[in-house]
Amino acid sequence: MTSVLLGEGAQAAGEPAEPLAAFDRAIAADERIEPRDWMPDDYRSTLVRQMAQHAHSEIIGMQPEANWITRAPSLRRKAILMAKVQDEAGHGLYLYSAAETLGTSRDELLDKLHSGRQKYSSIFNYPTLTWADVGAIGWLVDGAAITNQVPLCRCSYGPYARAMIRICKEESFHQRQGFELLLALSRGTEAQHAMAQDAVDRWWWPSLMMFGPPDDESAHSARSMEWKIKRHSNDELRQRFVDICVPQAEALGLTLPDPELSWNESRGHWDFGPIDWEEFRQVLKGNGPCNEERLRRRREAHENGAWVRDAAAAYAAKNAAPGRGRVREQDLTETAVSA
Ligand code: FAQ
Repeated sequence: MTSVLLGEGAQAAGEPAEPLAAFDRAIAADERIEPRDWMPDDYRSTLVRQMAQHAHSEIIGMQPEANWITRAPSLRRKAILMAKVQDEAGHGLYLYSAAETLGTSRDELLDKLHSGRQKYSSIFNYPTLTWADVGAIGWLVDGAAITNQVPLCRCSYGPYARAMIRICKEESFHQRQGFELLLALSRGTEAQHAMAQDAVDRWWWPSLMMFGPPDDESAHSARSMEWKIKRHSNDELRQRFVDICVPQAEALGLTLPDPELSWNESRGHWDFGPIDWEEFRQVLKGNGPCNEERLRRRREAHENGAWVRDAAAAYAAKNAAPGRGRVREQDLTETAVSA
């Protein structure tokens, strides 16, 4: 959106009519808003809130799966799982970087996560009790994430939309590995099949909660949809996910733990049973099975990584210092001599 490339002063003056009108026109025309474009304060803070929550979910989401890296049943499964967990760290980095374009530093966001002032997805407060949980996370959690995130590739804010394109490509690979893992277990021994079924029984309902509260209780949906940050409501995406999963569960030879699942011919969708929203509220309040452990381990990881941040900062300062060119020249001479 080049038409509203105004100086920094524009926003400080409130929401002047002309830039606001230009912003509204850009949204209506489905143009992207870019970091230096003028934007309403609420648009900026809504994006920071959602992107921060998303970034935090990616890095906290590493924990339940990392729990199984040392116990993966084969070298192949271990290599796949390590790559997946690394991908999640990468997604966190893309998203923190995208949030930085809105003027919020990664340090500030991490501080808010560590002090409980910002949320991460409810789903990561559940434990991974068996190896089959790694498959259930890939199939259901990554599956729900993709359903939610593919429309975010068309989000009105450019850096978020572009980050989501790459993230979705990787997430769809994650979803397939989860499906393939569960399929192997489902077709394995009786005990392996039972383990896969148990994992699906435990992860199904929390996965439906990932899409957020029902539309009539969703505080931010209407505004976010007007601004084309979100393209669909929480309930629409939840329904889309259920419709995708039912035939996939059948292909897996596993049952979804909902006796009320039934095809509704007139709606053209699967009906499903009531979600336990009280459980969702409790998890959001910090009373889920693993909330405490997840935050404690995140804070520990941050403290243990302090020396890496210090070293990186020292290295950057050294390279930025005058005389950097001379150091390089000297390095080259030494290399040439030793060669
Ligand atoms: N958990 O008004 P709404 C992944 C909060 S990434 C916790 O409907 P909104 C990859 C919400 O923040 C998974 N909190 O909110 C992976 C708000 O609270 P606030 C994360 C939730 O923003 C896979 C309040 O409730 N994905 O899985 C949840 O319009 C495997 C009111 O809700 C994203 O974040 C929840 N489930 O819609 C990684 C995608 N739902 O801020 C590792 C981007 C709602 O007022 C392994 N985010 N809340 O204090 C979104 O699309 C949206 O933020 C929603 C919520 C759909 C999550």
